[in-house]
Amino acid sequence: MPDIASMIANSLPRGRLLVVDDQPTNIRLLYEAFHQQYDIFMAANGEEALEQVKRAQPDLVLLDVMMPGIDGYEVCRRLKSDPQSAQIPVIFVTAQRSEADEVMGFELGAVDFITKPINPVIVKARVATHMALKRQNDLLRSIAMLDGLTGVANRRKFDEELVRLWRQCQRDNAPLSLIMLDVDYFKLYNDSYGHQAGDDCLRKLAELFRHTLQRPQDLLARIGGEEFACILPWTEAKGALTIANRIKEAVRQQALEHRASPSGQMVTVSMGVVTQVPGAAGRIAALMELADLALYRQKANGRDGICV
Ligand code: GH3
Ligand code: MG
Ligand code: MG
Ligand code: MG
Repeated sequence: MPDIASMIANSLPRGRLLVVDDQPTNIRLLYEAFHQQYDIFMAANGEEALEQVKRAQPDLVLLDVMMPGIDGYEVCRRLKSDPQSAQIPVIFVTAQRSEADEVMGFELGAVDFITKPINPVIVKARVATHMALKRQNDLLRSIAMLDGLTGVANRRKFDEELVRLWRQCQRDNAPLSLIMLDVDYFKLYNDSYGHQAGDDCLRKLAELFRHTLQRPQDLLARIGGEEFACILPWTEAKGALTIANRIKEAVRQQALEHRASPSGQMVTVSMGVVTQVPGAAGRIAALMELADLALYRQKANGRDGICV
């Protein structure tokens, strides 16, 4: 099996470059220099640049300074103050060649400053450096959010996403559901088959849980040793229960042997399901506590099943 880093690296799409300049000749020159290597997006003024960043989510922006309307400095200021775009490196490409201009560019958060007339060799070299850095950064960031054993999201990602989705549901006055899962008698599984087999079992279960979630906004995470959680935003209690039942049925059908388990010598899972419309006074910690409580009630009720 290839490791997670190379799996992600191989699935990376081409780099995305936004070229911003009010002079068509400059745009053409930069397009010629880069179109074979990157997906190119173009903007002829500041307003367009800001729109393109939102729409195209580029990996890097080549930004002219002097433009009618919003100038390049202001575009950079706005990009850096928005968390959605703050991580995108900006390189100024400008005829302003004074030291004060360059200082200004760096103070605004640009990573580089190139003077016109454009020398394609110089622009290419500098873009290549910052493009590679940005993509390595993205790669590391995404690996840092994955569980190394199963490849699903890890606890860090779970915590971040729960905050983000909770806020979105709060804004929409929509329900958010949470399913907490814990594998039953898993210590006995390890004792019976060994730790390696236990790891394989966790991988299989993660894969199975992942397939029961169908909407892209749902998130499955491994939040502890043999504990998983599903965040189901914009989902009523009824929908969450449907998913939990689907998980239960999938585990039953998979029929993984667990000879030491009092639950019919098969691998089973216990689930706690909670749903809340996050009101203004709602707390994520309280939601987690309720889900844990439901899970532990199910453990006490004989495991292998769902408690709401
Ligand atoms: P319960 O039904 O009450 O949940 O019982 P349990 O044995 O599953 O629960 P307990 O919390 O006592 O033990 C969890 C076990 O899960 C302990 C550990 O051996 C195992 N475990 C945790 N993480 C891993 C892992 O990454 N790999 C393997 N193979 N086992 C793990
Ligand atoms: Mg200009
Ligand atoms: Mg546990
Ligand atoms: Mg357990």
